[in-house]
Amino acid sequence: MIPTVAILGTGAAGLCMAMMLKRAGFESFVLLEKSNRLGGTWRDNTYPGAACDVPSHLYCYSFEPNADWSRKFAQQEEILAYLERCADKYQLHSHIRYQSEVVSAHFDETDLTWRIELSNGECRQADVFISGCGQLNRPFVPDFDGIADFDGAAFHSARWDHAIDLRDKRVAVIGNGASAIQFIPEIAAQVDRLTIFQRSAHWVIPKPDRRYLSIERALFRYVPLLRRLHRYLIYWSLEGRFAGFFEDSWLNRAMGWLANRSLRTVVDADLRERLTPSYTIGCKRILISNDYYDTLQRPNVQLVSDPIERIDADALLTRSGERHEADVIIYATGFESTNFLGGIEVHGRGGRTLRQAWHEGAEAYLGMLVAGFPNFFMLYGPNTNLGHNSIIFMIECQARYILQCIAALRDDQLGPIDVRSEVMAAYNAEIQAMLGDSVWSGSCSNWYKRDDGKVTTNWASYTSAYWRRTRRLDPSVFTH
Ligand code: N01
Repeated sequence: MIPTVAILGTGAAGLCMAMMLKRAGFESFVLLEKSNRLGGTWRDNTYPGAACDVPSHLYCYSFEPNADWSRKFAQQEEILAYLERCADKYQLHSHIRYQSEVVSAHFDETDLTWRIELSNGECRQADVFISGCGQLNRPFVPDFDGIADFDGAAFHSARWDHAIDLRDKRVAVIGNGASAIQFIPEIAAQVDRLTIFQRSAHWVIPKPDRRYLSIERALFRYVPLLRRLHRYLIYWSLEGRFAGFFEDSWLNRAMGWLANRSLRTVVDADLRERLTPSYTIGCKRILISNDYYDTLQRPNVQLVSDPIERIDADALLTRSGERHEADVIIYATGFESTNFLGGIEVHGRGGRTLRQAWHEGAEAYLGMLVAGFPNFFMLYGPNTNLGHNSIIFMIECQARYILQCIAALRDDQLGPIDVRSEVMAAYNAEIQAMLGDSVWSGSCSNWYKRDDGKVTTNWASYTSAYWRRTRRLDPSVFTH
């Protein structure tokens, strides 16, 4: 029997899965997309300066290289255009169901299929259900006291309101993570006053960005071996950085030295001190920028490190009693990263939900399979995020693994694919032990871990180790 497949989302992960299915000759799949356009995070994040902090030649599918990347770190429009080209080339449009928001999914133990309910009341059935919604698609806005009293415009960085003209406005930005440091330098010159509310400092290193010369692009196009070599060198130089995510490693000290050198460009001693993180580099995502510190030294920019107490009609009030008036608030406060699948209720065997299975934090076998949820897979699921390399590489490993599962179902080599609970438990105990030694488990707050300190988002090792583990199916890990 040819299994039918439903993929949730048309971001980089869902599209990768769909392209791999096509390449393997499967046609019986749909992509359920809540919006009216594909692209996932690269469709949603349209803030000024949005760009990738992973080099372009590695932030693309290995089987769909792009010789034409305009710069070392591509910007949002270029990445979105690349994803759209991929969808065109693989004729995915006829498989995509737009305006199809998944609200719940139930595994039917009688006919061994998934029933997937959409917000428009429709119900779809599929043998295999694959989530491609990833970790960073649900914007998080803290529940500040008085937040609803604010009279001005307010929006999240991942839902940028382009109708709001920021020129000559007093703009407050809350947060200073990867998104904020990309758009702050872009808007600082237009606004009247920019007030940045920093809860904790982040380490920032230089961004080795530049445009590719036309000769380089021509060489990448006409000498594919050169392009492959370029990608290979990027991959291994990033891969080597994993060793830097352990305290006291020489690489961690080297990264700290590099970040401190950037920090020394801040002239004002008080500002420099407030920008100096109090934790080991790597614990929060390392930020890359060549203009963030310069921007903070502009006369119309102020960094506030006093915690926000509350918000009123036209100002943000900090704990020391200061009032910072604002016409616009931009929440650059990140995502609900550890709340995998967000509000989607997934019911497995016996009606048990993922929420129940994950009461002590999300976990999965290889980040893809959860015991008791047969033929359900996740792309960019628990413990598959990276601090050092390209997530596209991980997604490809996962799509390849899932494709093998689907082929095994088609060939009747396996029944409904369900990982054994003891295998999943042993796997998670192993990776949690490995993560315990990493900087992410350190004293900083980061989006990699839950409030109880359990790191549920990040992979615990080199990506090459993940590739080895996912390269081939091991049928002994499944129930029979
Ligand atoms: O979000 P973040 P982001 N009161 O969670 C602050 C990816 N990404 O959207 O540091 C006050 O990093 C919070 O403060 P603190 C990338 O993986 C990729 O910037 O927790 N402040 C922090 O400063 C990245 O890591 C690209 O103390 C509060 C900020 O809000 C991930 O997305 C580009 C607060 C949140 O920072 C998320 O980045 C952009 C509160 N109650 C993003 N709550 C690429 O290039 C939170 N904050 C691929």
